[in-house]
Amino acid sequence: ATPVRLADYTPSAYAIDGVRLDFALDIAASVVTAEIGFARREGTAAGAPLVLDGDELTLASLLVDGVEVPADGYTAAPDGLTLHTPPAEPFTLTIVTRLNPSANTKLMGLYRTGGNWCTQCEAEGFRRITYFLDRPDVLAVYTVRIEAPLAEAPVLLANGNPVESGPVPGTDRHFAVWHDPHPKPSYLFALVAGDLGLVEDSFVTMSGRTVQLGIYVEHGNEPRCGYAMDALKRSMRWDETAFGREYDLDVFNIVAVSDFNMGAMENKGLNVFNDKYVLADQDVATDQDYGGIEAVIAHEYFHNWTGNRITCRDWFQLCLKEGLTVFRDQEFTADMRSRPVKRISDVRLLRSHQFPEDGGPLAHSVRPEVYKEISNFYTATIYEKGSEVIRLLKTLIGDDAFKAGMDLYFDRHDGDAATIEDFVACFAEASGRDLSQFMLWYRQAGTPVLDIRDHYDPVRKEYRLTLAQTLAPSPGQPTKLPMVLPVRFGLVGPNGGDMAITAVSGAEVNGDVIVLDQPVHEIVFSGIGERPVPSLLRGFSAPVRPVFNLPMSDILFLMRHDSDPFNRWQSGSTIAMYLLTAAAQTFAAGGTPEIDPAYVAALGEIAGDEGLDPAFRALMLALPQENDIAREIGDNVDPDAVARAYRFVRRELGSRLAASLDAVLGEYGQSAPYAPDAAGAGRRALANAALDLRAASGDPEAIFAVVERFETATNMTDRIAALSSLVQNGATEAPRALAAFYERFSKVPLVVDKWLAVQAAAPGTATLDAVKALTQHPAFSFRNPNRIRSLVGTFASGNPAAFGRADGAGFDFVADVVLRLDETNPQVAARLLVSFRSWRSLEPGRRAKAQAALERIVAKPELSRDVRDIAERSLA
Ligand code: BAL
Ligand code: ZN
Repeated sequence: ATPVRLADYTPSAYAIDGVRLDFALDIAASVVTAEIGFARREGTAAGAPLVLDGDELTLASLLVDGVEVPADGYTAAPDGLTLHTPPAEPFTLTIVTRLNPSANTKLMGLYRTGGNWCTQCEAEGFRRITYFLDRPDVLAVYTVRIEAPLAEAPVLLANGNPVESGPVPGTDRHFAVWHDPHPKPSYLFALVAGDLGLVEDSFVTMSGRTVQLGIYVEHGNEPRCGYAMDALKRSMRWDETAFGREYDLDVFNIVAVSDFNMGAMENKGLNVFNDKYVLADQDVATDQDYGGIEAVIAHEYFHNWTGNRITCRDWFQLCLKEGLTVFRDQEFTADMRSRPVKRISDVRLLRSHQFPEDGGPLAHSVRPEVYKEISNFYTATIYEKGSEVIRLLKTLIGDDAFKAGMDLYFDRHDGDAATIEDFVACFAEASGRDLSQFMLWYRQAGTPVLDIRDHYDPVRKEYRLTLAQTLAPSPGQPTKLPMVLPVRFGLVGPNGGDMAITAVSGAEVNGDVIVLDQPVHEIVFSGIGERPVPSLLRGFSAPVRPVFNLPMSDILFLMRHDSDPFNRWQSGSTIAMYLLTAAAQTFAAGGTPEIDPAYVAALGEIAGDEGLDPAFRALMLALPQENDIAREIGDNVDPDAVARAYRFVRRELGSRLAASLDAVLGEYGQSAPYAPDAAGAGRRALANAALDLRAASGDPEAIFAVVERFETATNMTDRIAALSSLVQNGATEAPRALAAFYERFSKVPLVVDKWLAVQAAAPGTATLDAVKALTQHPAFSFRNPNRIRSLVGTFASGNPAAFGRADGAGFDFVADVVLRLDETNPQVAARLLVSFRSWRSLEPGRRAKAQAALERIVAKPELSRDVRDIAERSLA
């Protein structure tokens, strides 16, 4: 495939001033009639060819201003249509295409799911419906008429407001017309038709307009929509109060479907969701699921302003809408729940998903400059690092200037297809700060390393911090420039409180933020009477990898005393990581590792500290995962040694902390009436973490307690935590519990996903055979993205020792699945293939096996662009 380059951007030769779409829906033979008004843009020569995008399309007819175009007047192929000599004046092109939604297994364009019709158009799905200028900078007003059999599709939905509906006389069909007055790019088009249940509500906006809210689901699922509806109303109110943004249509509809490549999609006025992010009740959904629903409902809703009203000029600017909208949904959750707990959870996600991307062959900048397949850029770098960069900007310029910059952005660019430069210019103007160095965060890939050293001079009463940043080369970027890096900090005195700072030199310091903009800074604090312990990067003020060249006693001190909850957690995590990597290396060398008793004592104190939020205590007890440990080790990784270290440290903690953990269980171990709020979720998280760690010790009584919790649980959070604990800790009761779980929930696909995932994450080399066998299970389907991600995705991305088996069988299995899936759904296949991204950090034997699996994929001639792109970049 030819690479697409940011540097080659040019506006389209023609603009579109209106679109009328008529869908005659049929299961296998739908007909789409598109009437599209085109006008030459300034600078386009009269008669210049009109080149439209297409993908696997079949043209039925083509008319210009109502007159059929002669055969030599155009060229049509499945992947594009060219009108050789369009009229010089504005004209209407009528394009009729025929589609087979049932044969559309890629789940892009118009397809069938759960007996209904549904669309997905981002990024380039609209071109699978009709020939179009399918690019985000071509905005138009759409009117859509849908016609379908009444019995099969009593519900007919599209973007915007409903205009009219009724029967089609003399037939068993009916129709509906929708009009969206807001000009939008084609990727935001949506249509849904089918026999769906409806949950209704309404919302009164800040200016007093009433908006009808609807959530459409498969019949029977209506009782599971309450939390999603509540989250939607809270999101709408929050966007008014936090960002001054009001909703702008008469209706807002959400549809939950069971076959969906993404999590959800922000189509204007008609969000389409993977049902995983809508459906919940305490029997089938965990606290984590509820949190996911709240965040994704909010995320899609917030796109109405950051994405829809202000969209992207081109797909290189994807982070303009995604990074910003993730930032907004993170802030929403922080306001709804606990801010520190949300921050810690987000940083854990960033480290587990984005850092490995940034450090491997698929590294790309937050605003990439070249792509072969845009679907492969819906990544943690665009989303999560994109959000971090905005958070960093806010820290750099301060809350007031950030707010002024956001207001300016909304005022200035409403209705635009904008760029990152447009966005950043608003903050430069609002703050008066030169943000040219800040722009490097959008241009340079990779995670900066921040090396931290200190020195105290008691005679001069001077405390010196040496902070040095480095950024390793990444694909296409051999050399890097220093970044602007805000370090929120405190100097913690012996009493655990922050010292007063009176005089400091060596860098710009704004309140509690040091601004680094050089490779090395020597920062000198004067008038410091005793050696402080530095607490740096509070709240994770920049997405860097800190290297603390500080005594372990300092880190332990921060774990116990830092006033910043994030850095308390960070300190605990730093020590845990040190113990885990040391244990892995000791095991690899044939030795017996040890655990620092001071860390164990501090962890026990925190677990039992009733002054701390239970959710925070649960996070303190959660160790870095095997993939995190491997990433920290960096090269020559032996996944078996890592898994052994992980299990060793958990076993040791489980037995040495028995008294503290039992005390926690005494306080929180009994099921309370369920409510999916942050407080209840925190208590359950703490109890389940304590119980799991106790079980990790191998103590039969603890295992028995887990079995009991599994059997008596009154909610899915506790039940699945217990099931996972039995499987992870190799309990003999695990097979029986798995069977009982399946029997109970076999009719609920989203719960079957949990059952598949628990088994795919099981330790041991036998897991591969179990996963292979599960691909034959009646509950599994290679056509459903959620099933694939739960089983094969969990195996490949969440079970490094099984995926990375020394014999290479795990790699071979995943490669086989990728090749098989590529024939039906290349997007899902490519996403699965990303699990190979850290292959070069493995020890030589496994590295060679992973390479061979990747080479086998690349060698297949007829690969999708999606899979070829990931495979080739992985090997480059
Ligand atoms: N725009 C794709 C789905 C999402 O990020 O909301
Ligand atoms: Zn988004």
